Amino acid sequence: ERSNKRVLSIQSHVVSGYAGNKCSVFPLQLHGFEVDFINSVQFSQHTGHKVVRGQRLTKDDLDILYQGLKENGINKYSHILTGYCGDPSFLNRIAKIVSDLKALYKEDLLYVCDPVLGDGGEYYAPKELMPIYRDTILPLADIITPNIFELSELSGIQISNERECLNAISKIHSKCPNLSIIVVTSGLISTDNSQMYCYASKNLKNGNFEQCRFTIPLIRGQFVGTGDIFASLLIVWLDELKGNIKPAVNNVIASLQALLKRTSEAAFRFGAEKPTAFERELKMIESRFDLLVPNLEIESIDI
Ligand code: PLP
Ligand code: PXL
Repeated sequence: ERSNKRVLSIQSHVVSGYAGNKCSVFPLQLHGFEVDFINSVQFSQHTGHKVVRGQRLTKDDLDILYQGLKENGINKYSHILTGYCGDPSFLNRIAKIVSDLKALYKEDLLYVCDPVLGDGGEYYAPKELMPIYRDTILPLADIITPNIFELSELSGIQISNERECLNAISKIHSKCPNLSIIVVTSGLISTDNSQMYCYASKNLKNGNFEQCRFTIPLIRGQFVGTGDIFASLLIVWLDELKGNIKPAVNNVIASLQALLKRTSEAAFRFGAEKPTAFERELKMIESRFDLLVPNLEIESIDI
């Protein structure tokens, strides 16, 4: 466990509801982390709603904020966290800041990257981001949390089963020797559509890898922001449990399951077949105790 628990989180801000920093900052704070957050955009709500209004931070705005932190000597972080990014030149600027911090603080600093590209076979971020993540960002990262679509794009391997998923993970480990943990957060579904699989892989840096599979019950509904909570709770539990991936990922999934169950029950409460985007917003605050104390054993197996 690190004595300096201070995260620099560069993600979206939404005024209403939950996505990006609105999902990541609160769980980290609940667990005693200081969070310095830079809002890459400020939107009225996430993009799953009817209209979206707001502002974007430019890459030069990002640089100015970072320079201010650096000039005051207050850029010492235990972790950097990045998620959805809509612009290739902004992502390149993030890479430059991460490189600068890595050069200063070496292994005292962990870079946790959710390489957001899309889901279910489709891009919702610009395609030009993919080679930047693959060639520039992943080699800088310590921990990544792709879904199966992102893993497939980044590895160049088609994935429709566990063997192909593990091959793709191996390929990324061998291309990025400094990347220690890959967590595939979602994407492979059981044949009866009732369960989802999550994979965690740790490079033990002695030629061996620790890998496990988690089996997660699916929860009814489409929710935005679960990946952002996943990444922030992964920081919490990997720190608390000294990099022990199995109990750490168990705790992350346990909290998320409780939050999604509460959210889903509320969304479908009146028997609505299709709850609105607002009705599907995560019940973040009501789930504060679940985010703090995970209380569920997730089925998992070493592979
Ligand atoms: N949905 C459920 C039910 C989960 O348990 C998890 C993670 O464990 C996710 C979604 C995360 O998915 P994503 O990273 O695609 O948001
Ligand atoms: O949760 C990812 C995310 C981040 N930022 C914005 C979003 C979303 C998902 O929809 O709309 C603005």
